[in-house]
Amino acid sequence: MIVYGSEYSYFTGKLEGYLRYKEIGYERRPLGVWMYSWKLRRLLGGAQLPTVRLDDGRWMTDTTPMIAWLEARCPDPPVIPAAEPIRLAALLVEDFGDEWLWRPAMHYRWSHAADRDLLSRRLAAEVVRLPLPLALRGRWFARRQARLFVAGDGVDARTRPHVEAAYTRVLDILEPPLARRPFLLGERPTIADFGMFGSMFRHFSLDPTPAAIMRERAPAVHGWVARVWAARASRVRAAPLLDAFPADLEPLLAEAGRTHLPMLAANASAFAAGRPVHDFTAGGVTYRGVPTSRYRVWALARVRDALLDLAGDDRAAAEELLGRTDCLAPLLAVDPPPSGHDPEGRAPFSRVARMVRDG
Ligand SMILES: N[C@@H](CCC(=O)N[C@@H](CS)C(=O)NCC(=O)O)C(=O)O
Repeated sequence: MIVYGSEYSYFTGKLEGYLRYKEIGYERRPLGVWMYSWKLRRLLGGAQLPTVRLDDGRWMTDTTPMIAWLEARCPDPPVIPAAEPIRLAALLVEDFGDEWLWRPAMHYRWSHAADRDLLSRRLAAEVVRLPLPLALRGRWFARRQARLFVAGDGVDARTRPHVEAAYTRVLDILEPPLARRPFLLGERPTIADFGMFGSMFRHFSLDPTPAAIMRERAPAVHGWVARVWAARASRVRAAPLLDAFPADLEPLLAEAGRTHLPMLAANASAFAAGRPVHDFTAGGVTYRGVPTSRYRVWALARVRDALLDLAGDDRAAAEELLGRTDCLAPLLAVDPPPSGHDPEGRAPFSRVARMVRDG
């Protein structure tokens, strides 16, 4: 397969970590301007990184359904735990990593001068291959990213301390479990690791400002980033996973219950009401003018259905874990309206519904 993406992209990194672990061969190619602005929009109705072309010519989009689809074909060893409620909790951690840590990752890269200058040049050189001076392409790229993903995503002087603390709180939560064991749920990586890996690998451990914070504050998280990247299924196939969701990771679920799930609930209400932008409050801080996302309605329904499809003891155990970690009420707060994304259940072979603002 060909993975069209970028060496500096959050979701390209998430997918590459998974593919390398599963020892699934791929070639990464830069998703350049022509493909982004024209070819993928014509083929898939939109463009995002990564987009994958399989050898048979089919195109895949969105890392979450891509990994689920690949798991069905390459199940050994599985990255989605079989037992409940650890499976449900792992899917929730994946979504938290995908959607909630995106904002601090964008803020650190595009609001801090050292990070912005370095990454704008690197990204411009990789994906904006136009016959213009690199400095000019870099400046254009940095301005676009800050407009769409920082100012355009509710980050301002008032919310900035909360956005930065979203990163440092997660470092503080992950440090003790990752000092104790190699991966979040045991001796080999799962979807919980790959979900947290996108932000941690291609942003927080790479961009100068958050990387310095990680090295000082959370050396075990720093070590885990390299461990996920180096993990190979053939070497850890028989390694055990924990049989229950560990108590030392419950604070991560509680963090999702305070922040990520209220964000998804507010997004779903705004989508139902047809509001293109909305405000939401997380951890006592109100973010204003956040774009309403069809993809996030779909993502909320996916995690919610993973709970509602359970019955008997599994359902009771899942409700107990989510209740204890303050996730149950925000997960069930809003009955998500039909998102209209992928109504035929074709994902990852669906059309693109971008998680974030288009520009
Ligand atoms: N839900 C998607 C999200 C993909 C995504 O948003 N990727 C970012 C880059 S890491 C993107 O495409 N940004 C497009 C842009 O900057 O316009 C996934 O899981 O792959």
